[in-house]
Amino acid sequence: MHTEEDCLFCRIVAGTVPSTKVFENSTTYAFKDVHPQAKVHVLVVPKKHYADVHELAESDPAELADIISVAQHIADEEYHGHFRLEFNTGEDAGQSVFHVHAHVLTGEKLEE
Ligand code: D5M
Repeated sequence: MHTEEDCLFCRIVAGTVPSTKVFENSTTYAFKDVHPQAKVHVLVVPKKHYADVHELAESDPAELADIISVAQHIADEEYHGHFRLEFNTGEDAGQSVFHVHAHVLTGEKLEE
């Protein structure tokens, strides 16, 4: 079981590791990615710990829908509603932090 002490994104949600907040509601937190891959690159996470998007979808599909709504809201603010959403799932797909996070890429026309 992950705890606040051993999960980076739990610590970001708790405020014990600093982040640049973009949006927050009662269940979801969004902050700027430290290594942006687009003009606007935001990570959207559930405040509750789930390892990956599959675990989130099985346990709390409403929260997964909320993450997508937050992504849309950010893109509406930043780039007329157009955005790319990525959930890297598993080490071989590039997942390095095992607290589910949606990469929201927007702010410019993206390469295909
Ligand atoms: O994505 C993990 C992402 O998390 C990666 O794009 C860098 C980002 N990252 C790592 N540490 C931080 C902090 N402290 N603040 C903001 N962003 C961070 P993955 O899909 O797991 O490779």
